[in-house]
Amino acid sequence: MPTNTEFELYDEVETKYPKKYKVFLLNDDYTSMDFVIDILMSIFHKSYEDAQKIMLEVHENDKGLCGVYSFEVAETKVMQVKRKAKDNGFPLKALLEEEE
Ligand code: TYC
Repeated sequence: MPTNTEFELYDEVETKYPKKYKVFLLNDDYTSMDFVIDILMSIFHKSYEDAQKIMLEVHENDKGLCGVYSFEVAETKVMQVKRKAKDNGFPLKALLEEEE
């Protein structure tokens, strides 16, 4: 029969939280503000008001958080941004970071 300390150890080992990933948009001088708002609404499902706020945050501070997702979803969002930006001739970039 395990002691209490052993139970506590088992709990620590077995409780695994899936990692989450933050997706950011990066600023540049060429992508239009309207296009960034469109990206935020279509790919990140933001309202027009939230999209406008995030776009301005990126424009002013060079980087802005668009959402937090599982790795697969985050990676897909980054790829969708890259594809849509390329198709429209904009250099817009997105990146993901593991959440601490
Ligand atoms: N800086 C761009 C401009 O002045 C707008 C912009 C905002 C570009 C956010 C990229 O992720 C971005 N047209």
